[in-house]
Amino acid sequence: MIMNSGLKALSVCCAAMAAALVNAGQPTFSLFDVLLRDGREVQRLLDSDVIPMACTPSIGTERVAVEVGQEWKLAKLRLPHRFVSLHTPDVPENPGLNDGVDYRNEYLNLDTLIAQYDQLVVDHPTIVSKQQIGTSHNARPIYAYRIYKQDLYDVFKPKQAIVITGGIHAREWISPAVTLHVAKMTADTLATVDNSFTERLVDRAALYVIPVLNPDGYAYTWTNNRLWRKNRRNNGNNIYGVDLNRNYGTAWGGAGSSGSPSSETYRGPSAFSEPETSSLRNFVNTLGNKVLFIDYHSYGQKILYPWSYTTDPCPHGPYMQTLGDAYKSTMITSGGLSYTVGQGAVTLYVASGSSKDWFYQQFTCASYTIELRNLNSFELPPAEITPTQDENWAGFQSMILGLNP
Ligand code: 0X9
Ligand code: ZN
Repeated sequence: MIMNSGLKALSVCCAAMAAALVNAGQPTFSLFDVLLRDGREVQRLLDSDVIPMACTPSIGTERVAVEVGQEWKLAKLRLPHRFVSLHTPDVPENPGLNDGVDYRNEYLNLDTLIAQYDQLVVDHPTIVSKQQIGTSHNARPIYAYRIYKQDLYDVFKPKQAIVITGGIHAREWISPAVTLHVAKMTADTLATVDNSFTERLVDRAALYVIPVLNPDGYAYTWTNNRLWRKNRRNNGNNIYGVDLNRNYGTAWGGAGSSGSPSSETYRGPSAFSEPETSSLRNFVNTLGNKVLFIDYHSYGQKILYPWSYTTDPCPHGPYMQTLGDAYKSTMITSGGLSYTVGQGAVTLYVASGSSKDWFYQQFTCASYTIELRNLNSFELPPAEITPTQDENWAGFQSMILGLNP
């Protein structure tokens, strides 16, 4: 086992002080390479509060992060490890609420992001409306925005519901950024353009967007810890957070989730124990005929459909594969990158209690987790925001057009 020398500890401390001046409130992380020799060691890492930098830790050497000064958390796991470097995440200054906000090229903090949606309501009062669907652990409102254009025949033909969620995992900043672009483009297009996409929406569907399902976690990544994933439930003993994407009611408690409160994939004390997930459940239960659900995440460039909790196929796998392929091929023809389409448990890993499994099981409708770009990091550089938004807006429209009538 390789431990830090005293000299290294001193430089760690100086670097941390310098970082604090630039990035007030944000910790510097020590990065280590850890050797995982078997499945039990992988599990030991996954049940701990040491942060794997990869989406899919597996047997072999894995890069992990621990806050400077908390290296004991890694030592406690008794896994062979080697110090690699210090890492100070780049967290920008909070932009002002509206003036000069450039959501195509910079990440937005919670208030600024919500202000962009509120502006959408002001810009398109007959198309966009806002509703609070719940309140987080730390008393932050959780909002949904409905985007739809009224049609003379609505009375006879109730709208289908399309639901998209962003920001369930706090550090995956590209998720709310893409969700905002899809919402804005849908509203602007509905207001000004007459094409097959708007016809399909006007005629049959309403889009419901939940910009940030985990507002406490998202805010926390801006002020305290850029690499935070979970919500901010107080689990006691100074341990915080439930992984909201392990807290849904389908196969809750199964493989690919953890019962350990310190784990990054802690499933919570019971299914829907969290105000964030139960708010979403209660809200979508009030909507009519659900036809599509997309939960945006990062990273890995993958379009995943159920099941996640088992590698067994689900009955509508072929339909969701076809729709996913439409999303993917339009991304490519629009000049974007190629994402892999497949069943979650097969293409990524087994995960129980996830949003897309619950949505599919409850409503038998097309349901996806989309893992956005990549560069093997949750800290996707701002230069990647515009191309990621563009390719997903293109993919999203083609998926809408491919939906069953
Ligand atoms: O683990 C998750 O919740 C998602 N990946 S992430 O890196 N964004 O945390 C994936 C969940 C989707 N499904 C499957 N793993 N099958
Ligand atoms: Zn995620």
